[in-house]
Amino acid sequence: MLGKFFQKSNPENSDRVPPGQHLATGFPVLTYGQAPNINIEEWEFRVWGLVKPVVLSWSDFMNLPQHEFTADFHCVTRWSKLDVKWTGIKVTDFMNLIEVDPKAAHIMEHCYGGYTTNIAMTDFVREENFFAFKLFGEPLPHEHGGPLRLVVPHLYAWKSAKWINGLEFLDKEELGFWERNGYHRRGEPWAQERYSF
Ligand SMILES: Nc1nc2c(c(=O)[nH]1)N[C@H]1C(S)=C(S)[C@@H](COP(=O)(O)O)O[C@H]1N2
Ligand SMILES: [Mo]
Repeated sequence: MLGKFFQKSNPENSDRVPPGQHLATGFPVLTYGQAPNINIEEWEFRVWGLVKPVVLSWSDFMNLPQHEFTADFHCVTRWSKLDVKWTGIKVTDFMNLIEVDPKAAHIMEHCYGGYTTNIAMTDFVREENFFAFKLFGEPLPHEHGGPLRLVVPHLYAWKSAKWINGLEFLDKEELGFWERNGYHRRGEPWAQERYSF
């Protein structure tokens, strides 16, 4: 109740900015280490683990239905950007290309450059999640994960793997790069699931 009277700035957006976050100007780039260089002709995407293993090509992705998405983006380092416009492919459509073993309950996302992040199946297979190849109508800039990145709007953005090139299906949860270094296993911004300690 009291909070209502002490609300600061941006009342029209305050219900969309999770606690402890502020709105960024522009679209910051956050990459650990160096951005990998990927040649689109050689680009490929693998699935392995508890799934029928396959290697998918760029055209396998591009032949899936394409959609426009508008999503808010929340980085655990406390900036958020509202209404980011993307073009991409729904995770639910991508799932029709592969045969996942029903025992799979977790996923490790793998990327060119070696970045990893873990996600539960239930958080991955959501209607609003997508693989993006355009940002604000332009080809996804390299520094933002081009040619292709994952976007998982309901979790902190470290789960939205840039330069993604594979998914490893697992029965048990394993930890990705930031998660092994103290970040939360799940990372839900409204619950401020920032760190694991
Ligand atoms: N491959 C890869 N993906 C990544 C990262 C990274 O360092 N490498 N950083 C993550 C983090 S912490 C954030 S906040 C977002 C940032 O995306 P942006 O650079 O497009 O803003 O990408 C996520 N995906
Ligand atoms: Mo981040």
